[in-house]
Parts: sequence; C-alpha cells; structure tokens
Amino acid sequence: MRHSIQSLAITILLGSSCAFGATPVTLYKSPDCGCCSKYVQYLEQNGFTVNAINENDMDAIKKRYGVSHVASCHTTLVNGYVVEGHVPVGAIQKMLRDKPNIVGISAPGMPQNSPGMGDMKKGTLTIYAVPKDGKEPQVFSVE
Ligand SMILES: [Cu+2]
Repeated sequence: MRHSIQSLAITILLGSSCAFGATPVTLYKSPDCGCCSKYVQYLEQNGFTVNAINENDMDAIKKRYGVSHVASCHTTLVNGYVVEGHVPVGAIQKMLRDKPNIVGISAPGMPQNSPGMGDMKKGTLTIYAVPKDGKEPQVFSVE
C-alpha cells in the first residue's frame, strides 16, 4: 500500500515537471559570437534549456533550415520550428501556443532593440513569420 502511494506521488511529480519544465532548444552559433551567447543567457533566464552548438559554417545551417533570406547571427530550433536571430521569448511562446504551419520566425539582421543586443522598446521590434512555400516573410508580431 505504502509503495503504491509512493509510486503514484513520483508519477505526479514527473508528470508535472514535464508539463511545466523548461522547454529544450538547440541553438547554432559561431564560436566567437558575443551577442549569440547573450541570447543563450536570455533564453535560459526565460524558461528554456539551451543546447548551444558552435558552428563555423552558419550559412550552411541557415540554408539547411530554410532561413537564408531572413538570416541573423544564430539559429535556434524548438519543437520543429526555426527561430532565427534575437527573437523575444513572447513571440516564441506565441508560436508554440498557436502552432502555425510555418518554417518558423525571425528577427532578421541584428536589431539593437532585441534581447541579447540592447534594450527592448515595446512595440518597436518586428518579428517575421517564414512561410513553408518560399513565399515572402510576413509580419508575425511586433514585440
Ligand atoms: Cu547577434
């Protein structure tokens, strides 16, 4: 009896840690990219577990994941989506919640008002959705 209650408690614990635990992501970056490392810290401070992989040929990574036309410095993979560049976690969470049928989202270039780059000013950073069919990126959200 006691044993079954213990195993039930363990099951509940494991279940809840899966539901509310950190979201795992894989992030590719150049070994010497300072703003990329700052973005890794930002993700970790906001509920993500980051597997950061140093990669010398980032162009090949962007080609592989279909984000060359909206390229930034680092490329992040989360739940089958690509998150390109310094995208705020609010936009990532919106994508994971809404589950749109897209490649992913991007903050092209390295905007100064983005996490890991500089101070964010609410309502000034445009995040783009990257469609699957090679169509033009569209506005996903303004953060
Ligand atoms: Cu950067």
